[in-house]
Amino acid sequence: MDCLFCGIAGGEIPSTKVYEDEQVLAFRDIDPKAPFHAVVIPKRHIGSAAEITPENSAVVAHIYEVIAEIARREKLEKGFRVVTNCGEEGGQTVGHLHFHLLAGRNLGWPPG
Ligand code: DGP
Repeated sequence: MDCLFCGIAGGEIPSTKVYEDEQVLAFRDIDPKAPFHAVVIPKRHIGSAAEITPENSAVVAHIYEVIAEIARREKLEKGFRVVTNCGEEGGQTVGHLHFHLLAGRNLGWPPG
């Protein structure tokens, strides 16, 4: 299998799901950086934020709707952060576009 998150989206690799619909899956991060840390992905493979184009960008708007829905369900009313690491210097370690949704503590700024 080439892509870890395609494997998770396809169900071949187990994950703890927090949200799923036809286009999007959100699951708990295996190495959480906050009390609540989910990873939100498009099921269809996009390599990174650098590969978003007019042809595939609609799912990104949908992902932000999903993030707002997860925040309601998980009662993240105190606030949350959405992070997309892109490329080597951006800290991306998995080559499938994903949005970290972090909450449950005071999140420092600027990030490292
Ligand atoms: P990034 O470093 O921004 O590319 O984020 C990748 C995240 O994916 C990182 O926080 C750890 C998480 N992760 C890596 N492998 C797995 C896995 O097998 N399962 C889950 N649930 N998360 C994973």
